[in-house]
This record gives sequence, structure tokens and C-alpha cells, in this order.
Amino acid sequence: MKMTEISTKNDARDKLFEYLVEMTSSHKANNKKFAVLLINLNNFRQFNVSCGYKMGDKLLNEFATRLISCARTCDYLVHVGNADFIMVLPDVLNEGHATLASLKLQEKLVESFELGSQQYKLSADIGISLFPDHADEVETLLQAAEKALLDARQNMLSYAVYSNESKKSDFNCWDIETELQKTITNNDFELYYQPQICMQTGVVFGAEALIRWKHEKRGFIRPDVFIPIAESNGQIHEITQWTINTALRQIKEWPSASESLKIAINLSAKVLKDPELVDSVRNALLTWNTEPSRVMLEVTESALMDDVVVSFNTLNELRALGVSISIDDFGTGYSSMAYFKNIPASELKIDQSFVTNMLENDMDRQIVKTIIKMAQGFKLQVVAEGIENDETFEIIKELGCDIAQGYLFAKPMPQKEFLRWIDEHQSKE
Ligand code: G
Ligand code: G
Ligand code: MN
Repeated sequence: MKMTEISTKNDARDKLFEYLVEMTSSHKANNKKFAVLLINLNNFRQFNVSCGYKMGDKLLNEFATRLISCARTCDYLVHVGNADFIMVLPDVLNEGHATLASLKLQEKLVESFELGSQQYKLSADIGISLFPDHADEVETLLQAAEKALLDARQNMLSYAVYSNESKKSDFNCWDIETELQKTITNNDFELYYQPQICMQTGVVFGAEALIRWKHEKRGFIRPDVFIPIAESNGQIHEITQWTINTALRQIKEWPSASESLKIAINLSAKVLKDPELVDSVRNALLTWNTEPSRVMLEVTESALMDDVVVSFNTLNELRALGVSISIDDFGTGYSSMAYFKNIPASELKIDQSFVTNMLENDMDRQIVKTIIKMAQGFKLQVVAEGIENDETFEIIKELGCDIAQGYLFAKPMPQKEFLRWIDEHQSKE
């Protein structure tokens, strides 16, 4: 064999081409769209330098597994070389679907990767093209995804949809960021309130404040969509300030008979690492002259476990102000039992996915039961959220849960409606 023999043959790429040729003809025939996502794992070369090719291969496997875990069964993933993967999403309606899929993939990468005894943080950039909007042939469709990836890089975005310079794409991250900034500047968010009920007595316990962004053209944009963007570009700090201050201001308008009602406010993972968080909560309490005992701050279990030392410290400082801490989405974040005895919280919120499915799924019912038992053992208050029917309510009440939240009582609603709701509910108490 000659030492200089070079092969440019790539089986995976050949298969991808064949697959895409089939996709173009089937989608053309049915008048449907599909999306191509070119996913580039960042800093892979650096990883190979530090850890070697063998570990590099393992990392690629783990990375692919993570991508597959949030794909639909009809989606197609192939490793096309080095740090590049292509994911094909059949049958999408529009660019919005493809960008939501990209956000979902990127959210999946937030949790670190474990290889051997080490933990690694990974991120990826994504270029998106759509058949037939951006190209109707395989080669040009892939070129369009490459161009989108370059655009993303140049604009410091984690993903971008293809656009030829003259035509700016309609729903990309840049637009959302700009619009978000406008909304922050103009104070155009709104807080909705969802009641929480004491299960054993039926009286109102308080409400969870949930942010709402109504865009004049696009309607409601879900917090799951804009909070991760705000987290990645730092806007989350201003949004959090707004949320805390608005919630504390608005509870002053609640009826005086409701002076003891609690307000639960969500804090995102990034905010827990903000060295100014404790000061800004202290200031807001002073500004609005709020009893700290009325305030419950919710942090997700995965945010808490991301950096246990930092988050435990921050939460302990917050507790020293007199506010309470609740662990949101509990059951999904792999808490270690070892940390549990020192957990700086007084409440667990059972993740709604377990509650919603517990009538049909015995495993979920067991999980709910176990979390309630555990909370009782550790003297923590426990909330079940996502209660949608009487049957679920009765079972959970029987298990000894303290507080209920869910559509069975009320959906999240604007302050005005919430005030009416309290009135009606309290007249029945
Ligand atoms: O309210 P809704 O179901 O749309 O909430 C979706 C997600 O957004 C939930 O995980 C919720 O915790 C989160 N969320 C809602 N309001 C806020 C907020 O003010 N700040 C943060 N960080 N997250 C919020
Ligand atoms: O992640 P977090 O627990 O903060 O999310 C709270 C969100 O859950 C709220 O935005 C609310 O819209 C949603 N939610 C509350 N109760 C129910 C319910 O009974 N069913 C469903 N599907 N969603 C609910
Ligand atoms: Mn919450």
C-alpha cells in the first residue's frame, strides 16, 4: 500500500445523500416540508488535544445519544465527519418548528457529560435549512445548512436559519433577542398567577407567578422558548429583576384578608450563579415592604444540582433573608441522597409529568408516593402540580400531600382575574 493513498469516500455521507434524495421526492409528492439541521459540536478539536481520539470517539457517542434522546422516532441522525452531525426532521410545518427543535437539542446539552470520572460541558451550533423553501435539491439544501451555520457563528448565535442576504429569515434567534430587548425596555411582560390550595383544608395557600410575553404579531411566546435565549445572552438578569419586583408589587393589591398568601417566583438556573441575586432580592423586599415569609423562590432540581456548592451557598444566603426555597420539577434532576439532609429548601414540587400520568401509569404513581413519603421524612412541605381531575386530587390527598396546583382549580391568569378568583374562592371557604 502506498503511504500517500487518500480516501475521500465516506459511507455515512453516501447514505445521507441517498436518504435525502428519497426525502425530496416523497415530500415533493406530498407537498410537505422537511428540515436539515447541521449540528457542530463546539471545541471538539480542543477536546481531542486534551483527551485523545479514543475519548473523543466516546464523547461523540454520548453526544449522539443525547441528540437522539430528544428526537422523534421519524427523525434521522448521521455523523458526517469530525464534529459534524446532520439531523433530518421529516414533515415539519415551518421554520418555527425547526428552530424549536434546535432549542430543544441545545437545552439537552445543558447537563454536563460524564466520561470516566470527569464531567464535560458541551455546546453545539446549528445551521438550519428547509426543503423546499431554501433549496429543492440535496446538494444545495446541505450548502444552505452550511451557510446558516456560518451565519450563526458570525452573529454569535447558537443557531440560525438559512437566509440569502436580501431575505432575512422570519423567526430566527436574532429577531427574538431584539424583540426581547424591546419588551424588557418597555416593561411589556405580564405576570400570570396560578392558585395553590391547601389540600387537607381547601383554603388558598398562595399562587405561583408565571411570566407571559405577548408579542404584538406572534401572540404568546412560551417562556420555555424565550427563557433559554435570555439565559444564553444575559437578558435573564433584567427579566428576573422585573419578575421579582412585579410580583412583590402586585401582591400588595391582593385583598387584606389574603395578607398571609404566599407568592412563588421561578428563578432560572443561570440566575442562581448571579452574585448579585441575594442583594436584588433583599432590595426588592425593602422596596415593596414585603414580609419575607410570604416569598417562596422556586429553583429547579437540575439547577440546584448543577453546581451544588455555589447553589447551596446562594440558597442559604437567600434563606437568611427570611424567604423560603422550593425545589421545582422535583424527580427529574437526579438529586443525590447524600445532599438531601442539607438541602437548603423547605418545599418540594413534584414534577407535573408524574402527576399527569399517574392514573394510567403505576410507576408514576409510585414515584409520586415515594416523593411525598420522602418529603415527610425530611420535614419538607410538598406540592403536587399538574392536577387536572378529581380522581388524581383524591389519590394525592390520600397520600398526605400538602398543597395542590393545577388546571382542576384554575389555569394561570392575569392579576385582575386572579383577584376575582380569590374573592369567589374565599367566599366558599
Ligand atoms: O407557565 P408555563 O407553563 O408556560 O411555564 C413554562 C416554564 O417556564 C416553566 O418551567 C416555568 O417554571 C418557566 N417560567 C415561567 N415563568 C417564569 C419566570 O418568571 N422566570 C423563569 N425563570 N421561568 C419561568
Ligand atoms: O416548571 P414549572 O413547574 O414552573 O411550570 C409551571 C407550569 O405548569 C405553568 O406555567 C402552568 O401553565 C403549567 N401547569 C400548571 N398546572 C397545570 C395542569 O394542571 N396541567 C398542565 N398541562 N399544565 C399545568
Ligand atoms: Mn415553577
